[in-house]
Amino acid sequence: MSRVICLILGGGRGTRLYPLTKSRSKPAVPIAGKYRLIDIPISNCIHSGLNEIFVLTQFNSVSLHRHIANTYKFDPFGGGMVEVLAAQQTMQHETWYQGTADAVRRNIPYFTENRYDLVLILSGDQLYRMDFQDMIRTHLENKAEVTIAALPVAEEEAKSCGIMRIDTSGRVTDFEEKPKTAEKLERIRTSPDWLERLGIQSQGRSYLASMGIYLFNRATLVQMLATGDATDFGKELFPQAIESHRVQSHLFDGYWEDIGTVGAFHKANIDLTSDNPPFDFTYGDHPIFTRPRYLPCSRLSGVTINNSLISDGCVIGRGSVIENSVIGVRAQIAENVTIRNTYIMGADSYEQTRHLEDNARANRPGVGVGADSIIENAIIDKNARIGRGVRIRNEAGVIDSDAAPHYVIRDKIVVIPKYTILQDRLVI
Ligand code: ADQ
Ligand code: ADP
Repeated sequence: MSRVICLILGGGRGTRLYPLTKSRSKPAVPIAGKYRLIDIPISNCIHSGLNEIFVLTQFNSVSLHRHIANTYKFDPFGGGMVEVLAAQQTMQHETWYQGTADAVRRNIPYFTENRYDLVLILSGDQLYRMDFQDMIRTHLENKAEVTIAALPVAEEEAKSCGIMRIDTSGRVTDFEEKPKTAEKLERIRTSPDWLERLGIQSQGRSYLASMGIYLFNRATLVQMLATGDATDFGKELFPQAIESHRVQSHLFDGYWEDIGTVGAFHKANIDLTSDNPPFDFTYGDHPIFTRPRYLPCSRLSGVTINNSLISDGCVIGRGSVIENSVIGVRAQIAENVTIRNTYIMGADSYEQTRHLEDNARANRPGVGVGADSIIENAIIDKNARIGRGVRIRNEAGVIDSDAAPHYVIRDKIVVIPKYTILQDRLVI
């Protein structure tokens, strides 16, 4: 059986998810109330029988280290490890990673050993469930040197992905990173008939997108990175490699979302609250793993809740209405609060009596959401203190703004950073 080492690209600066990435690296961003982004690819690896995993990151890796160390423990007989490789200055390199391929190149010393046959490279900011053994099978059966997971997408989505064309054997014959012009899009299009011949209902999707999931023969990867100067897989390495190497596609047609922007992140979370969520965290015997916390059940009474996820350890006050929202661990929500289309991430700890006394003395709201507040279309990061009668509704319909000190707006979503204090009756 092939030995596989998994590398999860944990993100550069995470600017598209700022301010959620202000104090943590992208893989450590909380998702779905009680998980972190990194739990998705790691759980997929573990369920695929792959348990040797490195997470590559270069910013704020402390909370990521803590989460991984507290969560992924393997028994010493079966083996396995999840390790964070944070960018470091070395004798050879004094700069940050210049791109995804460069990030992998800098870490070659960690997977150069002959005991690994294959290297699986994954993105750290996607929501999907995949058995990577299927992809390994495609790779081996086709004697490929590189295999790229491919998903049919429509034109709008195609512009933000690497797009490929394949031949009848599934071999990649063309690769264009983020084609924007009509000319490039037309050239890289795959006809719906062609997709249907491959067994996929095209449903208006006529592009084959790279999912950012790559499988390499280890020796090929090391040779490509050591001898070439590509800094990015999509922009340089693949367009070059299809000429000189056997690059195969592995077709996938399930749920897959890139959640690298605030808008996509908000939508992916809120979509989980629908009656038939497109992604299920407790799916059969393939659950998404996360850190076990010993939190009590949530306590609520006289609360109206529709299509929402309520995590452990929350208290929600009488008269509150929660709709299409995700409420994270330890969230404290007072009486008569209305929350719609919002992700409240919750809190890292509970305030004790002495903290509440300090709050009263400092005239500071407690951690959580104060009475009579209304929050719509927002993301409230952990440990925020929202006063009484606060209104967060982006009534002016602002699309993007960094103008205010207490919040930013991205894709019309108001994001309240971790630890922010919003005084009573503030209106956003
Ligand atoms: P993008 O997601 O736009 O497109 P990129 O920003 O390079 O590409 O990110 C890929 C992954 O690598 C992300 O998880 C990101 O966080 C991480 N990453 C980026 N820079 C990094 C760095 N310096 N160090 C560590 N990790 C880093 C890519 C492909 C497209 C493909 C889409 C699918 O380039 O071809 O279609 O992914 O989402
Ligand atoms: P959660 O997963 O519940 O969100 P974190 O792992 O982020 O929790 O930890 C919550 C907070 O508790 C952290 O922000 C940190 O302040 C504190 N904390 C947790 N574990 C440790 C630790 N080992 N050392 C120091 N502080 C810790």
